[in-house]
Amino acid sequence: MRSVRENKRPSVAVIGLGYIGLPTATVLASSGADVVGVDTNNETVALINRGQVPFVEPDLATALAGTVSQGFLRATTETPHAEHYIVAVPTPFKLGHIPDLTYIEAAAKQIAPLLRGNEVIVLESTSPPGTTEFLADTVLDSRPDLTLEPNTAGSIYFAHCPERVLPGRIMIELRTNDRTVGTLNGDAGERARDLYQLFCEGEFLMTDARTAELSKLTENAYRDVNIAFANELSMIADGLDINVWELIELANHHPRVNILQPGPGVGGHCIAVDPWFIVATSPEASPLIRTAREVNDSKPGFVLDKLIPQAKRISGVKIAALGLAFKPNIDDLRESPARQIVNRLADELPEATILAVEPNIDELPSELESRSNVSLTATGEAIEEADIVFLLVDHNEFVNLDQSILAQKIVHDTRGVWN
Ligand code: SAJ
Repeated sequence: MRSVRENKRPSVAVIGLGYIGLPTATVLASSGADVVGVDTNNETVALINRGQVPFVEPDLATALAGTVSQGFLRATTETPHAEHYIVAVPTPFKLGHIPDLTYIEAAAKQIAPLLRGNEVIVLESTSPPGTTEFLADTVLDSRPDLTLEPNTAGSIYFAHCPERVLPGRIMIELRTNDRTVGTLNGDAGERARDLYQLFCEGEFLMTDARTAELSKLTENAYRDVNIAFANELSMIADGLDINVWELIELANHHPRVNILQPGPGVGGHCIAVDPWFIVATSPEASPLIRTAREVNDSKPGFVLDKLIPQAKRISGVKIAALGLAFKPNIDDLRESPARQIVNRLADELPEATILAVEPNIDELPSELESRSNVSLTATGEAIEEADIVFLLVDHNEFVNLDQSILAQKIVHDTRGVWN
């Protein structure tokens, strides 16, 4: 059997061309693999085949255009046969914060009929413990001729290699971050590592699939709990008329204290979601993780409760809401507290004019677009017109603006950037 390194261009099918799948497909294609990206969205597929990226991520556009034009990456809606499959589909949760594995199940059913034996299937999607096993069971249920028993004609190898890149730095972190690789059977982990070593210079940390699954969830729950601590402090400080950012700066001078930053809530598809997978798996044993989620989820309401009574006292009030993304300098509005806040603001202040500013998008998401009291506005114009400037996201454009334009305004700075 030839290893990936001896093989000139190993073939890889990446299932799911989202924020993780597409950068991974691109970096693999530019590092020596023949990659086919698979997505159910025809528009995404067409765009990628034209060498274009459907979302903003620094350095991705150039790398993608290069690999597509060289013929090392193409996109399709039809899953092809490949030596390696990387499953990078969404793992959302259902009502009651129960993990929804529908997309993983669908990927397994797509791949199963194509398998010939000896393929490696890597689950990248962040998943509750036991999901790699679920993926394998789903494949084997429809292909009883295949087996997890290694080194036979029908052996299929399963591993979990959770992504841990930070949106906004994906193209750097894909290459430099250490990777945890969990083996379900045989030498699946080693074979996954060989593939990922084409592009990843980080250390490879080898374990079993279940530990790898929980380790990824643990990383995001750790961050969520720490942000919850900062958010709880901000609510305590507010009641005591203390500046929370000064408070945190002081405390962080202690050599063993490193408090994160409070904000209007926690967003994105990772930190606001993954801790629930731990809670769903071990509800009795996870009160701290659950409470952290609840504290962070309560923060948008807290921020609105501070602003709305003040806004109601100004007739014909105009509010510049700065930022809709879930974090700075990206266009990703998924699970964004800022977006949620602007929606609720529009509901609760029907007479107000809400000037939504988001420099990274060209049009408002549909639920905001349809509102008569919300319009997408440029930064300078929004601030000039507004009575209240409500900073929700610390985009560079807002952090670096000339603060003299805020002089006559009521300012609500949820990120502490104009402190
Ligand atoms: N946030 C704060 N205060 C802070 C830090 C973050 O309020 O001090 C907020 C952000 O504004 C944002 C949310 O938390 O709304 C999450 O942002 P983030 O930058 O902490 O993380 P993500 O969701 O972009 O990416 C995380 C990363 N995980 C960790 O840092 C442990 C990333 O490495 C993971 O790959 C990613 O989740 C993922 O895909 O799981």
